[in-house]
Amino acid sequence: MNVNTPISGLEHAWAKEGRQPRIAIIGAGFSGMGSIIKLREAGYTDITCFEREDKLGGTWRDNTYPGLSCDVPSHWYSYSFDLNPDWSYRFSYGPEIWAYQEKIARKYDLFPAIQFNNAIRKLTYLGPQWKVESEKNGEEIFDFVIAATGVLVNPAYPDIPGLDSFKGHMFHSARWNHDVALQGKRVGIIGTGSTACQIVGAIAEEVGHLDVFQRTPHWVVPMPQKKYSKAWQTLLRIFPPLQMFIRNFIRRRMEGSFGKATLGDEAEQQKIQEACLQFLEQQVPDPELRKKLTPNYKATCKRLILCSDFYPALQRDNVDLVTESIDAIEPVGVRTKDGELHELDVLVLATGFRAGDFILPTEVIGENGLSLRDFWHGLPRAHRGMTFPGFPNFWMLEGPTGVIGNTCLIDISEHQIGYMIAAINKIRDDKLVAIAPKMEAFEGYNARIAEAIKTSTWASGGCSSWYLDPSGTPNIYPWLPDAYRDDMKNIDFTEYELVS
Ligand code: N01
Repeated sequence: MNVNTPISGLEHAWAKEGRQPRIAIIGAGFSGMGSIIKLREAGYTDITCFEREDKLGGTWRDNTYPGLSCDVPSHWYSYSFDLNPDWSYRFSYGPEIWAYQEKIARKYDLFPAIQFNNAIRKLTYLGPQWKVESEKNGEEIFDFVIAATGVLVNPAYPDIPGLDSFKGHMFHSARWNHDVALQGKRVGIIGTGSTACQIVGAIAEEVGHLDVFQRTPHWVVPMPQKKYSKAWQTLLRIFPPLQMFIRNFIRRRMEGSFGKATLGDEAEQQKIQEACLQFLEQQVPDPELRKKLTPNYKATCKRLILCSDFYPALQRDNVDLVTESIDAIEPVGVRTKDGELHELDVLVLATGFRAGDFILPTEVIGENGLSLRDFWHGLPRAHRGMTFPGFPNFWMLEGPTGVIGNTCLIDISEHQIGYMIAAINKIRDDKLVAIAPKMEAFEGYNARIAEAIKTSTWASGGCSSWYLDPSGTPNIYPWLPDAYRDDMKNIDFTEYELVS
């Protein structure tokens, strides 16, 4: 349908017209790809996936830094409907995850549905359809919009005076410049989060000198990495139920330990903190360096880091941990508050992501001309992590409070996709026109979340992290992942406005 087709009131309701709904998906990462597969399985075939880059893969396409790996074990970090017996390592490296995504895309014939290099500019609800404006196609009309735009997508650049004055090579960890050779160079890295720890371990040996600029120490446990044998892979291939058993075992272990530790289980939290302290003691004999690396907040307050080669790298002769705060960036390096100039050829910004953006800065205009930005007013919230009152027929995967800590987000997004399809099926079966959460359901849900999150270590652990919104509240689900899975399995339509 062309946008020039006049749209008025409740005309063009696909379920009443008895046609396929036109579905727009934004983003071809794990969530977007999973949406295409599951929607097709449910019988929905008119799907266009808009991808702003020239490849699929989301975060696994964007992040190509040295040492990139996933801290969720491979047999858990994959689609439940397409397990992979061939994972080479217990914790997959980035390129193997990206190759898995490519393989899935070919197997499920996803490429015809994906438009690459076609960013969405603006979404406007016309009722009951959406006007979707994309870079290449201009304006088009869709019945549903699914934002599968991810969370850790938009790089956060540090607000440090003089950042742009640096004359050497400077790039964000999620925009790694592979044209810059690091051998023998003076390299600086700002940040000591999950990303930085992996990079430091991977590059310390080859660089001439490495300065690691730490603002806050993070809690670290070892990553029990392991290469799988051919015999093991063959066994998994011959006996697929074993893969599901392993997957469930890992899930229970992770959620039972890290999950509970973040949600008020003091004994679990203490166990993890003790393990971190023990690891630090074993790895770093120098008490002064150990002190600099010991956090003064609770373990699991920030995202716990799994990394075995960070501490050894810091103790190399060519590596310095700089804990003096940064004063400014200058053309030749980083000046710290003590007046010292750390001269550098390359500066890596491992400074994280603007996790609170979600789909922004893309403009989303709902009913009565209200924008999602104004609806959020700086504090993004959603109903059940996915929908918004006043924004009918619109879904966001891994939206505000739909990010579940300490588990596999692919699994969470699969559950969200199931929930969304149940709603679309309801529209089809009851010949409805539109669906959106009721304001009182949205407010009640978020009030319960706001209360429950207070006792989590994310809120009460004494740290700052990317989980926090500008009000200092963690924008994250406050109960165990199984509770969310139950929410997603049983959609309660009384929470929704169903327009017929
Ligand atoms: O980002 P982060 P990340 N001056 O926000 C520092 C996932 N992930 O990219 O702690 C100086 O955690 C900041 O300092 P502080 C995972 O979910 C997973 O590392 O705020 N420093 C911090 O040290 C993870 O949680 C994997 O004081 C500044 C760092 O930059 C998420 O991605 C691997 C600064 C940012 O840490 C994000 O991780 C990688 C400034 N102005 C990522 N601004 C695995 O699966 C920021 N910092 C293993």
